[in-house]
Amino acid sequence: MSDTTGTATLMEGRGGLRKVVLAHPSGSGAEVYLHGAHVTSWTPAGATEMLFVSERARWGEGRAIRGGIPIVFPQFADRGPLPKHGFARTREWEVAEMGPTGDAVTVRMLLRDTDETRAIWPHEFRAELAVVLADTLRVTLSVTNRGAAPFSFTTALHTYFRVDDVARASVVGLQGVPFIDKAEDRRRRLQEEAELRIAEETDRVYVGVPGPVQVAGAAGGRTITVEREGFGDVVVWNPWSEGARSLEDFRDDEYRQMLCAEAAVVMQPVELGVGATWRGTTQLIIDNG
Ligand code: TA6
Repeated sequence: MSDTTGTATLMEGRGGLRKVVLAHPSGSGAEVYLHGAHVTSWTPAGATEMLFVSERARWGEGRAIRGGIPIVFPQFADRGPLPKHGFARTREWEVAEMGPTGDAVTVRMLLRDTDETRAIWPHEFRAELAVVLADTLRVTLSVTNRGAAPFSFTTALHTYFRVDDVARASVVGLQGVPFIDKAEDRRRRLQEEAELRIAEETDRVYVGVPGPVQVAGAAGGRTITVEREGFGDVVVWNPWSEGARSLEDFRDDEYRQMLCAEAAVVMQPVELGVGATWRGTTQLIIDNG
């Protein structure tokens, strides 16, 4: 069966960082850096690259790669005292396992607490990211409390989709869902339209999204369905022109080529008892073309 289930190869990537390249016999591929357990590429069979990574992304220790799927943990954005979006995206993860699994090809990466993480977040934990590539891309984050007291966290898989032109892209599946508008003084509103179109800076946390969302107008005119388990919220972000100019690792006009639709837990932090494990999954599914 192994010759039909693909390969996982550890190799040097950009900036001298190590990455695992997944290749599935269907023709799909993905890349995951150990730095941040960061998925930087997903090319479904017969399709183009579906994840956006900035031409100005920095590939080095201590900072997050701009694009792909940064892991937000244990703090979403600036909702607490930690560095923005926590520390998981700027740490080196270790490969626990890689290779064919059933009819997919998988890499599992681990992050554990260190003196450095405990100095800013005093908890013992074990985080695992499993990236499972077949016809779809399935990404599961698991967090286990290995300490002697409960802790809480917020989290997201901050997925940057590549779009042909953000002005012609939309997010579907949010109608009737309340959202916090970070671009407008954190006002709470209700999504009225069936399609969320992007025509200005957009930074919204949709709270308790009942089903999957679709990103229409993704690269090559495709539609991606974003399924979620465990991640109750969905964050939609595009910095638009002014915001883009304030990001040093992002070209001024690249806001046209990306749209973040993130599986997230923001408004109601995960409370994790001693010895307990939380699991959240997102599955990206491409239309039939
Ligand atoms: O998820 C949306 C967000 O929190 C935005 O407010 C925006 O700042 C974005 O994340 C990117 O954050 P970063 O720290 O990667 O520049």
